[in-house]
Amino acid sequence: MFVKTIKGLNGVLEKTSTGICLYKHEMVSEMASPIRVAVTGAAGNIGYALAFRLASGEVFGPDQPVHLNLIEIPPAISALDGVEMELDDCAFSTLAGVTKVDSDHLEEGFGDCNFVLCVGSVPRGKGMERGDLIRINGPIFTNTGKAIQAAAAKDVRIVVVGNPCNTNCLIAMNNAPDIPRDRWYAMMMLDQNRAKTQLAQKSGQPVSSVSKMTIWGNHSATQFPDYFHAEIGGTPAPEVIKDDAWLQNDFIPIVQKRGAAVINARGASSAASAANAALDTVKSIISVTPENETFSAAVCSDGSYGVDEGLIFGFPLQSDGATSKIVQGQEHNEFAQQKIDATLKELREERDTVKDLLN
Ligand code: NAX
Repeated sequence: MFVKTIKGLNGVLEKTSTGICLYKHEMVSEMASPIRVAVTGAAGNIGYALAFRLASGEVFGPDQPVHLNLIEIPPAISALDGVEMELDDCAFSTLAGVTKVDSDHLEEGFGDCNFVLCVGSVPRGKGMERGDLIRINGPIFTNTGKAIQAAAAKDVRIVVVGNPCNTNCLIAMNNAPDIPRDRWYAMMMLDQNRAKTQLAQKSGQPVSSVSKMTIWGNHSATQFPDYFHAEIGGTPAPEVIKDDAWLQNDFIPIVQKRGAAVINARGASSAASAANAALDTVKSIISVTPENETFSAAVCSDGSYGVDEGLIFGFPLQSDGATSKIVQGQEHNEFAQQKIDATLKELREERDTVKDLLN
């Protein structure tokens, strides 16, 4: 008698040569144990786009179950009920379960999580200065850091998306001193992807041919998309594009202000592309970076490139599949160094604004 195994959502259907069908429940528990991923702000625009792709197996693979911990402020918990219903309705074979938690119970929300995606934060309102936003969102991230330290899995890695993401990440990291500092990331990938596409479109080459696109510094209008070290088909981008005026005067501001351009066109801020970038960040962290490639995220500076130790700063990174390292040895001309200095100055000012929130 042979046994044919067909994997299903909640079990395994075993069809024998004698025609007997056995249905064994909890197939998922026979697979690898689930990776637990927490998403804060899970009913918001980015969170909604993230949850389904995380559940689908796209990020961690078709044989790796995922358990989602979806976190929202109490008034938005009923919206999360709807997200959970839709997740059910997708019948993803990789979705091991969903736990909904309100933000008053963050330790429960981050319990045993291997990845925490911090998306939830208060958006910038009309007439609000960047400094006001930092002061409003800062306290969310002190609690986030403390709860991650208290409850997350030993191997937890954290990606902060909610703005101002570098400084929010700085606050959370400083409130979780027991978590190694190389576990913390703030998202620069959306800027990287935007920059890659601009270079591809200008050069008429496919976006896949653009590599080593680093966004230095802050995820803000001071960021420096470093076209000098970017390559198109393995050749430095300026040599392919042959238009320094465009690179300096158009490319940089287009990338820096792309978020505002999307808001103007769509009437809402980037959501699908931001969720895509958050997933690209996770994929970059858990994959071995090809030798001739780098990826962008803001990480805790070890003093590289003259950036103050401890600041969360966008650098070129390579991962060995577990830990990311800052790529060393890139040289900057005077123009590039001025741009890096400007974004560094802004991050130092942001750090000063929240110094009472840093332990
Ligand atoms: P939404 O306002 O649609 O969603 C945010 C969600 O967070 C809401 O559902 C809200 O209830 C929830 N929330 C607020 N405070 C919370 C808390 N303390 N705990 C848990 N949840 C909380 O915004 P969305 O468009 O999803 O953007 C989310 C964040 O991403 C914003 O801060 C935004 O500025 C930031 N972005 C960051 C980007 C980056 O590249 N780093 C780019 C895209 C985006 O602008």
